[in-house]
Amino acid sequence: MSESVKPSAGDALVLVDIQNDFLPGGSLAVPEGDAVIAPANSCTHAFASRGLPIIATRDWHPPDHCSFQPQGGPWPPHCIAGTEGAAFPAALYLPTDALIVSKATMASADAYSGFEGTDLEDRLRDLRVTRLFVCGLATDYCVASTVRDAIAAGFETVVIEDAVRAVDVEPGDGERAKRRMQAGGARFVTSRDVAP
Ligand code: VGL
Ligand code: ZN
Repeated sequence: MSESVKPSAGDALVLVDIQNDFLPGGSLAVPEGDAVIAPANSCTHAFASRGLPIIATRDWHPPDHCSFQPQGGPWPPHCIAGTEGAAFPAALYLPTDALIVSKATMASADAYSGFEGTDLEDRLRDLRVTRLFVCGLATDYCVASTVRDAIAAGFETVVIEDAVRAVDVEPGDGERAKRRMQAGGARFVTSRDVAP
């Protein structure tokens, strides 16, 4: 069950990898990936109107990234830094003062979590953030890893369930990721609980 969780001081919203290549038509399209945009936008408005921090992480790979199939990795080339595929979709609402966190920017290492190899944790501590609301793509990769690291770093972590979608390379991956996040201590709510 979920209940109202009004964003307040100490909260921040994290939009995970909502980028063109992860949307239908993109090179690594997440099924229904575009369905996260509307609920994410309503949450962003709720945070922005209260002056609360909004962070957008992005996959930001070099053209020869190790996760790409031509390099022996598991994924088709995607989110190459500076390309349209790596850009945020035009329909995504991002306030001008949103914090952009780029990850997996070096050819030799992948990073699913927004905390991995970035200054995200320091930025959140500087902002006195104690609770994170997480949404975006994909549930079973970058959302799950970001949530895992957020909890490990001591942040109270809330996942906005209607604003995430899974790749589901194997059927059920998204559901299993959700159960792992819940077992780890993440709370699941809907965007209507956050931005009624
Ligand atoms: C992601 C696969 C490869 C994600 C990133 O953002 O979930 N998935 N790179
Ligand atoms: Zn990637």
